[in-house]
Amino acid sequence: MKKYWNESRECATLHEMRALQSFRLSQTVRHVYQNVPYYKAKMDELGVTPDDIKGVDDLSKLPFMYKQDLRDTYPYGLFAKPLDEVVRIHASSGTTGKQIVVGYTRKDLEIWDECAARALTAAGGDHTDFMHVSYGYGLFTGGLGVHGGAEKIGMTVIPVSTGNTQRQINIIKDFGSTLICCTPSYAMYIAETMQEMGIKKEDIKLKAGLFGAEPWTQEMREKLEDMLGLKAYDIYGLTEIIGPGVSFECEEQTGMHICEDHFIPEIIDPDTGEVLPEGEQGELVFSCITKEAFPLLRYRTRDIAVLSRKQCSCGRTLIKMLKPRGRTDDMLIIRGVNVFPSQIEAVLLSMGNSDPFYQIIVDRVNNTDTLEIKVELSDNMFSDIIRSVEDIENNIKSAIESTLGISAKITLVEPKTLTRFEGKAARVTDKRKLLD
Ligand code: DLL
Repeated sequence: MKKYWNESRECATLHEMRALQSFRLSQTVRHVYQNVPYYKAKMDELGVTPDDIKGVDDLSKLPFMYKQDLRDTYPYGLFAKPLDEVVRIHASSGTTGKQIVVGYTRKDLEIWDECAARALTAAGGDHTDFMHVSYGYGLFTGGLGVHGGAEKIGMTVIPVSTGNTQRQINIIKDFGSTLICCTPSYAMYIAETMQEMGIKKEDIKLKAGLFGAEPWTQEMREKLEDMLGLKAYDIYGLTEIIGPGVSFECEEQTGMHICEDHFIPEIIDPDTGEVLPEGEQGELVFSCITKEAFPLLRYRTRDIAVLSRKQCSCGRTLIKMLKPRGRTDDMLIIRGVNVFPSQIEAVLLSMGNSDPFYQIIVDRVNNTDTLEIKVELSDNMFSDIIRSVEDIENNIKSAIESTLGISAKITLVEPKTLTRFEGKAARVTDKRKLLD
């Protein structure tokens, strides 16, 4: 079994990597400057020319790109190649605003397949695997992204897409799927449905799952590994950069290696734009240095992360990003306290007997923010006749208060009453936004 998909890149020395990045960056800046009038205008405004960008150290001279830039140039205004060279379009609607559109040349798709193949190899996959893809296929990058990587490796791909969970489970069992790719929320739903169908983890052959497209916690990882009998790996990406495979976990599971020979990461202070040193938390910014059709430079992802060059036991030298806690725009400010929904999930799951089915409702009543967390009773809790509902609610309430420093109303609801998600979970309702 191959340990690395592309050893010379994944295990390059820092010196080699920086030389490669510098060369590719200066070429890409020239390509974008010459072919994207919108970007040229942005650079001209700052008085920066392609000659000023000789290497990685000059990166911070370039202007930032924001989601708004993609919206302002909708649909093709940022494409750096003629449309007849574009062989694929993907798009993301996001939760708010106009959708954004990205394009890939044939070479861009090869780069994507390469990155996804690295991720699948790092999760222990090879050409003998049966890979069950339950990410959505379509304009969303999840399905086709991991699909391309799996085919490149020569796996047997089962392109199920989302939906019809019982049928998915029968396929996993009957076709002998060994790897699965889907959102962690959908993996949880599959695990729960499997139990309902009376199928045990010993009845299936899954050995690893590549779960991503949304933040998830270490506690959720343990739950999924236990319920599905597999090793759960994180995989990260975003439509604007390439889709799944921008970064991926290895067996050490302490962060995701970024394919930095294709995407240079930076961490910045989201308020000032200042580049922060390695190890500090801030907003993740990516520059694409090999793509042809849609090479965004210094793109502000709004994801909050930390970069680390600490030596990894897997042997890869690719820089790591620690699990993103969420996006700046997902962060809830409740009575002045910053809370990521993933922190609430961590508290709920750390209590041991709850499943990760919950809903967060934020509102403003009499000018004060309120937080309500609906928690679905697990079968464990339901059968715990010794403790009253009130006891359980109080326990959760004090755990949330002591960990996050805010009070919350906890409402327990009956098993299997909260919505299940086949793609990205939508667990937060912020009613204040509707009021604004
Ligand atoms: O979610 C691409 C993807 C598909 C990644 C399948 C992994 C697996 P978008 O729909 O554009 O693309 O959403 C991108 O999702 O900026 C993060 O906020 C979030 N995200 C993606 N992966 C992770 C992850 C795809 N592993 C946005 N952990 C990103 C936390 C993630 N957040």
